[in-house]
Amino acid sequence: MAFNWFRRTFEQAEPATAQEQSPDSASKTAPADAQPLQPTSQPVVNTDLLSWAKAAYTNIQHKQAVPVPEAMPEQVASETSETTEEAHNPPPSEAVPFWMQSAEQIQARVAELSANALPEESAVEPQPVVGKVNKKSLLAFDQEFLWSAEVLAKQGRKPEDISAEEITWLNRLRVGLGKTRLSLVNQLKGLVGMGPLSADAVEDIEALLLQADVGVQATDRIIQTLQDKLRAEVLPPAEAIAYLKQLLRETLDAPLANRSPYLIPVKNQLNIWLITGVNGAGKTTTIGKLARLAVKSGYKTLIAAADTFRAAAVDQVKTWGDRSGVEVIANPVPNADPAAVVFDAINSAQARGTELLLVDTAGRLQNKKNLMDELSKIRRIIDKKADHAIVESLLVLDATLGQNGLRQAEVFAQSAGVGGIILTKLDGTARGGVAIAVVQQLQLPIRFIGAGEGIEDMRPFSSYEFVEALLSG
Ligand SMILES: Nc1nc2c(ncn2[C@@H]2O[C@H](COP(=O)(O)OP(=O)(O)OP(=O)(O)O)[C@@H](O)[C@H]2O)c(=O)[nH]1
Ligand SMILES: [Mg+2]
Repeated sequence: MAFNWFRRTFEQAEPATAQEQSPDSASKTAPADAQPLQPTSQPVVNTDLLSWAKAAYTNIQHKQAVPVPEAMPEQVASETSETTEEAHNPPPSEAVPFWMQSAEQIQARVAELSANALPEESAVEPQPVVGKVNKKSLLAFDQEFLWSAEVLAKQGRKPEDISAEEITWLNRLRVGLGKTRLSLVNQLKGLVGMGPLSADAVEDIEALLLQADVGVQATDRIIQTLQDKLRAEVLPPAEAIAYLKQLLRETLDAPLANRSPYLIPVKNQLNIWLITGVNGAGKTTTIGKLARLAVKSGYKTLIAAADTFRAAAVDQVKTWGDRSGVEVIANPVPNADPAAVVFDAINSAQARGTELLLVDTAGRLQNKKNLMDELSKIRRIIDKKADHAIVESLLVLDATLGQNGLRQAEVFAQSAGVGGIILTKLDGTARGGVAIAVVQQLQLPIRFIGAGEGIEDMRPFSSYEFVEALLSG
């Protein structure tokens, strides 16, 4: 069973659902009503998150072919059934989330778990049941695991449907956004939660959000809405922060309207993703990471090397093709016509039954007009030559550029019919609030985020997970 990273679920190799084969999905752009992937069920409140985390951990161990200590399944099974009971008869007050507990409480809890439920030695040492066990990929049942588990559980995910990489990725994202988070959360907690915001508090929150790169427009809107809420209702700090999180999620999801929260290539059809953006934004790296995700998720994938301007660009994308195990269609002639490369790649894709064709493009030409003309030409060739393909134009943005990157993006967004954003370099000096500014200003959804230079360092964007990683204390 492969984990489909675009859907965030485990599935058989060739799922091809009825919906995927519906006439809608043959349209030129990604279907607006694609199967919803982000969990739509009600967030798990009052659920015993600890039991959930233990069940998820056990499942991950099974999937990694690591035998679980004999006592464990029963223990988890009995505790899971308690959870079910609790779900029917919820306790009167909501359990305090992990991150709101004191450090001692958390440590005591983790120590208790380590001692009673999941002896770490047995997770590392036992003989594998099937195949070879990669010890490096084994997760520890620690505070980081619990945090990721809570984020997944609260989205209504089931413990049996969680992959180890989801846990690892969430932690990587949280670490990537760490700097922004730490300066935001503690100060915000001190400012909200005392009734309507004073003029000073408004100014302070405004400064915090602007420093986090949220941008002027989004900051004004958020503060206004927050103030309205706090005037109408006195909220304690934790609830005021929860409301702020909700506002941020709503801003991030606004451009989705009724569209699927995730961008998923449709199986058994040709999907073409045109990757554009200024030079150095991370397009080629993104192609490599997406190719990797696509192969892991069971899609027949191909790359078109349509950046023919820079001499080394073709070799660079070929290296990423090798790393991800995806063939690259390129023209060895220097300065070959990129539109002709795309034409050849579509031919190959059609002949081979490729499901996802990723097109790398140049970030710089002799001048900006030439570049925009070239991108428009590539787009026209795709629309003409692959008129049954599902085409998506994605703009790669370097998060470390903050507001400057946004101005450049506006020019790109007008060419090549950009339908979504890929935000890269969230691991570096980037201030995470830029994601909110990007969405607010461009009115385009973020589809993927990159947080690192490695091949595994990119995942589909989830507003819930992003906001949790940005604002959990
Ligand atoms: N830290 C970090 N670095 C990244 C990330 N994505 C890309 N990079 C780095 O950014 C630099 C530029 O990446 P490329 O993929 O070559 O960018 P490009 O947009 O293809 O650039 P051109 O082909 O020149 O237009 C490289 O050094 C990458 O390793 C990321 O998520 N995090
Ligand atoms: Mg490149």
